[in-house]
Amino acid sequence: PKAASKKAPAKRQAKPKAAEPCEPCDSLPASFERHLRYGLSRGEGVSCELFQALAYSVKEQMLDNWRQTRMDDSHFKHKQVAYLSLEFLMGRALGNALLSLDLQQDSRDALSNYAVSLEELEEAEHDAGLGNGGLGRLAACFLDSCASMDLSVTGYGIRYEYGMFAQKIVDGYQVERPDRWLREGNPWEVRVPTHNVIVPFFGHTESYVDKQGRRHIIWVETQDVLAVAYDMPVPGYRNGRVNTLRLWKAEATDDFDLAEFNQGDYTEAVARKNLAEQITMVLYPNDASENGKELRLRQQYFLSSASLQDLLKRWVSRHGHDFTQFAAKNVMQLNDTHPSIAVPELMRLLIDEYGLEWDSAWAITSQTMAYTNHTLLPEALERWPVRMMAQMLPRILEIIYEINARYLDLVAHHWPGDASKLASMSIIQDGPHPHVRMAYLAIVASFSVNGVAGLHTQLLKSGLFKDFYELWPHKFNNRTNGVTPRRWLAHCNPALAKLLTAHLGKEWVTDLSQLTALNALTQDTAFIQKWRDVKQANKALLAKMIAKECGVEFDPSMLFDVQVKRIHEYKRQLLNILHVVHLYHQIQQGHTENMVPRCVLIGGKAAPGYFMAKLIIKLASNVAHMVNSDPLVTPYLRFAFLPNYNVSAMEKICPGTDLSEQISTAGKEASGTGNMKFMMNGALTIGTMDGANIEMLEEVGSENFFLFGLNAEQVAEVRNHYHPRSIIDDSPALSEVMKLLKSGHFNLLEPGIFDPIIAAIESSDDQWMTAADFDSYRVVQEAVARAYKDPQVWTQMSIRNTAASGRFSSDVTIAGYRDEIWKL
Ligand code: B1N
Repeated sequence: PKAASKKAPAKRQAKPKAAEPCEPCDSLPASFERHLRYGLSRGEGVSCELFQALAYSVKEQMLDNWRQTRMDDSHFKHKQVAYLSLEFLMGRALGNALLSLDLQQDSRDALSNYAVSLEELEEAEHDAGLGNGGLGRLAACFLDSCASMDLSVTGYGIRYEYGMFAQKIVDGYQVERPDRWLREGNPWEVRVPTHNVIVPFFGHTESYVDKQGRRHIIWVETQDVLAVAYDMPVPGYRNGRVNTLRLWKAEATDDFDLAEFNQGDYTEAVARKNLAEQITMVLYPNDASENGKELRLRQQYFLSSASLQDLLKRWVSRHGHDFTQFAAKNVMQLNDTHPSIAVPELMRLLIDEYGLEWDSAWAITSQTMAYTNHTLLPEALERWPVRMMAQMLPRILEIIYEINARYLDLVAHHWPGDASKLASMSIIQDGPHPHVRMAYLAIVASFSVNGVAGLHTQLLKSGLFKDFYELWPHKFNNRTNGVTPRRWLAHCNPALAKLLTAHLGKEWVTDLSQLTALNALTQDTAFIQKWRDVKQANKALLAKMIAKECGVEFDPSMLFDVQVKRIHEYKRQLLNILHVVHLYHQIQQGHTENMVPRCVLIGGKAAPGYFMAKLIIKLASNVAHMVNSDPLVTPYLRFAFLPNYNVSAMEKICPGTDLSEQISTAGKEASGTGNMKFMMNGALTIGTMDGANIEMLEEVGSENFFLFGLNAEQVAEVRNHYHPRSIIDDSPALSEVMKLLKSGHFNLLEPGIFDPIIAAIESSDDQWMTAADFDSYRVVQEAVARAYKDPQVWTQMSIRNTAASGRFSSDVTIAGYRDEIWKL
């Protein structure tokens, strides 16, 4: 890097000064017309173009505030946060931006001359699906809360060309289709080539001694990749702040293949630049499981290095090489271990590029890094082969070894003479194929380690990270997840939002605790009726979508029972399907006396290589087919599998849901966030004592929550002597269900395809202990049905759930991060 000067570089002088705004920009309708006529290729007025024109003009309305926010923050007057994440599941931006900027009416005015509604235009926007599920969506909710709470937080991520795959269902099976979300262009992004940085890979290290006798390491003969910044605006809710989500795209540098150029292979060399550009080509579609592919490590380093270089460049342009205040002014929040390679990378940059000594570099690193853990599942814990790192990131591996050596001194001191501790706690997992344990690296370097719900943090401290908790109890803290009430109530449920505002005023949008005032209205019959009307209207809208996407008629007078989330054995969609089979069987046997008609919806994507998850989708599809094609059954039961579940789908699903299924094996779901979206929108929950369910129950009271199943402690205990076959034998209902499954009733033309599922349920190794909770689940589902029979009682419970959801606003979560971790 060039020597830093404290003076602003000359090119900055062209920028308008913050204090004197330039010409005010056009009104939204005028700007819209301009974009439509002169800004787009044809101006033919098709809805895709109209959307683009509106999006460009909305972005234009943000530009002054965006610039102002950036300039304010560039002084580092206040401490700043970089939120590093491989995933940002943003979904659509238009509706959210209009809400935040209060531009809904202006947009309707702009569209008044066109035969298209604002709602239709919103539908024309492609989801930004740059994430798998909860972890990525949490990052997106956090960005909204940070901007709305006027915090200087920058999201750093990857601009994947292909986001989360689109899911098709063909003959009941999941088929993945590529998600080229950028095909029509992305009106929100701004390419910022002035912020390019170069990320090195491969090569080797050399050391030399300078004139002062200091030893230096240089990383040479690297293959460099250019990181190009694309910025997306993150508008705060009506507060003038516009934060930035900076997404990096990999491009080839101009001298990417010098050797080949020199041999005269110009065209070949240019064609080969693909290799660099592959890095940001596609999001890995694994949720809560590691994948171990080399390209994934390249993505992780690419993001970490580009983001830290960007941050340090900004720092140096203000403070030169004076890093004394750096830790007081910066925090890096690591969204799981995915960006934890940022730890050695920050050390490398500070030492190799900015000339700091190890100890000062370590002081800075260990005071600025904070790590959030999102899962206890062993299959999701990232470990990278030492061999792979030695090749791809030789300098980084050296630094990891050095960090480890110094840290193991501390371990040896704490547990004198205990060699097994050294082995079990080492960042390097030894053996014939040694690995780097990324979680350990993150813990060692971070001043804060947090879990995402009370139980989860407890289990981290008593289980997975027990030794680390003993060594550094002060590092560990809990930050229960939350979801943004702007998108997940104000935007997605306008009818309920209107009712809330009419009765409580509009402050709830930024202070969700105000919803507790609803408790005073639970005896007000007129209010109850209005609440019910809103839910019925939302159910009708949801039914319309399900008819369109699944070809199944959902009747809004029936109970809407919904489970949408990634398909994973621990989430136990299987338990839900077994219950559907049970109801189906009951109906066919004529036991319909007390039955409450219900429509069951399951949706979610399976990781493409996850055999069991894909088979569960096939089972759901086949059971749905049998249920829906029997006219004796459909008056009581309907069942659909919704293809391509994503953020936009959830915006329609959660307002129209009566019953939310949160039925993971206790101890496995770190938190869950879908559970909170449903609760906010007045759904009741049937759930286990897992993740944030526990805190939801605590807030709303057990009378308003359908709890079932073993708790985490019982799960751990029962596992030692788990015999599902005897559980099945002792349960007439489960026996009937298993008999029906085994009979091939749901797969007459495909004999045997569900055998792996049957075997899994009956195996004493079943990690998820589906059979153990079946009867408890079934009995509580009967209680659900009884409660639903009395609309008055059900609606009161629904109101109490929304009333108690205030604690699950991501504003509350972010206030915790701000005060307890970031200390802003
Ligand atoms: O993170 C969410 C939690 O609410 C969920 O309970 C949790 O399952 C989810 C590797 C993950 N944990 N781990 C992942 C995602 C992608 C990947 O490649 C792991 N996702 C979660 C938010 O805290």
